[in-house]
Amino acid sequence: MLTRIDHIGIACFDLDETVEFYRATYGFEVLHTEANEEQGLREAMLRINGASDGGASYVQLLESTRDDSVIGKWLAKNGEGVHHIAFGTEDVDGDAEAVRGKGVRVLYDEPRRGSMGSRITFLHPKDCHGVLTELVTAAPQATPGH
Ligand code: V0V
Ligand code: CO
Repeated sequence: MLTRIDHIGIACFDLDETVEFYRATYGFEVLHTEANEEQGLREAMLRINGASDGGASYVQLLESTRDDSVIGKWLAKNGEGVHHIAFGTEDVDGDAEAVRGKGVRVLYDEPRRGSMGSRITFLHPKDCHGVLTELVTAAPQATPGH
């Protein structure tokens, strides 16, 4: 069951500059940064709030580290902006299968590694009314309050 908005993924040209904008404008601080070699990106997670189910909501800022990455190609075509939304679930495997059974294309056969040790998969934007949609199960130790 999808229980919350885990994050909104925003593609940017310069991660450090964009992090500074979010800090200076809203006071959001970086909880975590990492490079994801498989996805060809560097990212910063800004934690916006905790949630009663033990999860949290983030803004995920994404910078491309190679021209042929998903984010690199998207930035070249669209410029900066909202790239995807991610719904949180305790069972990404089960929810991905359920969605697949409804005829929506799930992009990965098995969930892959996401931010902070999470497990993630994506639904094709053309099957989701133009929204690239991610499903994410947080790593147990990444859950705030645990
Ligand atoms: C492409 N399209 C989009 C879109 N990207 N529509 C809405 N939102 C997006 N982000 C549309 C595009 O306008 C085209 O429509 C059509 O889909 C095909 O696009 P394309 O430019 O040819 O791109 P593709 O097909 O090469 O790639 C699109 C897909 C790709 C969705 C397959 O973005 C993908 O594999 N995404 C999953 C991985 C990912 O997003 N990684 C980065 C975040 P028209 O022009 O034909 O009408 S990684 C992450 O979030 C992590 C690690 C985390 O959260 O922990
Ligand atoms: Co994401």
